[in-house]
Amino acid sequence: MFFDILTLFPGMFEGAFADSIIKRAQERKLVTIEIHNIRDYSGDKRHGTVDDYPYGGDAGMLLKPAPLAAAIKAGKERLSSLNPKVIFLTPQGELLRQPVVESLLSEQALIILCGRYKGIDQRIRERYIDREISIGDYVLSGGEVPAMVLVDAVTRLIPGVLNDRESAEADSLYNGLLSYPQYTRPEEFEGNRVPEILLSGHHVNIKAWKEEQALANTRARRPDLWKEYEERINDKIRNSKS
Ligand code: 9WO
Repeated sequence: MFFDILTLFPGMFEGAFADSIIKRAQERKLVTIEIHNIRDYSGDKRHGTVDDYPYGGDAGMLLKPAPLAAAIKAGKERLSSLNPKVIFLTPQGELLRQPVVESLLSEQALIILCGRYKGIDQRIRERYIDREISIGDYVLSGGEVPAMVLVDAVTRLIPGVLNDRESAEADSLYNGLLSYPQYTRPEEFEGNRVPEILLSGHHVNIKAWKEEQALANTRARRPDLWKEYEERINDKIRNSKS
């Protein structure tokens, strides 16, 4: 998978992909990440102006359409054989959940536009953006951190990126439930013991305990996920009866 990231702050990405799983994925050529500075497309080499005042007299500044269009067109040319999709990270987008991440996995290349200031000219959204995505309902300073989140979430799902152990560890989240409580050594820490069942060696009982804990955790803390889980289970029962 190819990711082209268009940003006014390329420096923010320096550490983000330089370690651990994403570093390894790049080394193995399973992902290629390029960071491009929108300012390089300002067409105004002197000042590199990329922002301007909004029509209608609002406070703040907007990203001008011409540099964005030029940056996106350059990305499309770099990735021309890969039918790239253009993504804009904004609180107004579709909420990023695991099924959205999975849907992006079928793309060969993504051009990810990071906004700044008060946003971007609407004509860019209408003419150039394929998909608008939000990572959650809060205001940030720009789309850079959400872009890192998106690249991380998608990269982990690319076949060959996780090793067997990491894949096994990731599996539990895929059923849409929260995790069960987890413990490592020592058996007793500050007077608190690891639940006896985990020390018992009864693998069948342990599996049942983990499932029970995951269900109880989800029901107590995330009623929204619990409701979806119940609906999936009921669908399964209904399908097995027809
Ligand atoms: C700034 C602002 C200032 C005064 C009045 C209204 C305003 N809206 C914004 C605004 O939405 N700024 C955005 C900053 C413009 C696009 C990039 N920025 C951004 C992206 N903030 N938060 C996100 C984001 C992206 C994806 N998921 C969650 C948040």
